[in-house]
Amino acid sequence: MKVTFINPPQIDSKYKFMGVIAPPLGLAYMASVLEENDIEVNIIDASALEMTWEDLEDQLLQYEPQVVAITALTPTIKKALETARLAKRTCPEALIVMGGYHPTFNFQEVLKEEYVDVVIRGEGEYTLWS
Ligand code: B12
Repeated sequence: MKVTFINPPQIDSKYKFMGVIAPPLGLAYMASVLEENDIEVNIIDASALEMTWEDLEDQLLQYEPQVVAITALTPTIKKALETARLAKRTCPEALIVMGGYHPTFNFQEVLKEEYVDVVIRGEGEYTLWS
């Protein structure tokens, strides 16, 4: 089983403006729990890497994950949903999972999107693994 975690591209966000490129610790925590249980993972921090949609698509085509796990805050939800749509188109067999602050509180709205299969609310480490 291969899982790809994605911090969506945020080309126009304050993330860059603030001058801070902080690794997405939540994604790293979840990846470490899966790795400890022999699940292959990679993390794409598309924001820090200033990736375009084409770059992201290339990475997904190359890695061929069975699960794509996308994080979202309220200010990043639009890009996160675009990421989910791209992931579903690029890897149609993959399960598209969303989590983080925005999907946790607005799960009903997020689940209306046909390209989002699952929302995990709250801390994702053990829910994702089980
Ligand atoms: C530290 C922090 C930052 C750091 C991030 C450091 C880092 N390395 O990740 C910095 C300073 C960079 C930052 C920036 C911003 N932040 Co901030 N930040 C916080 C803070 C204080 C803690 C977040 C944290 O580290 N939590 C611990 C980690 C381990 O948890 P996590 O990343 O959330 O992930 C866990 C769960 O959410 C879940 N999860 C997350 N993603 C996913 C994905 C899947 C698929 C699954 C299954 C689960 C899952 O599982 C993870 C593991 O348990 C919170 C407030 C708070 N006290 O919670 C605000 C907070 C998250 N930030 C917020 C905001 C708005 C921002 C900015 C947009 C600010 C801005 N205007 O630029 C930027 C966005 C940056 C970006 N693109 O991600 C808001 C979000 C509100 C909302 N409704 O979405 C919060 C809640 C503050 C607030 N009260 O307003 N932030």
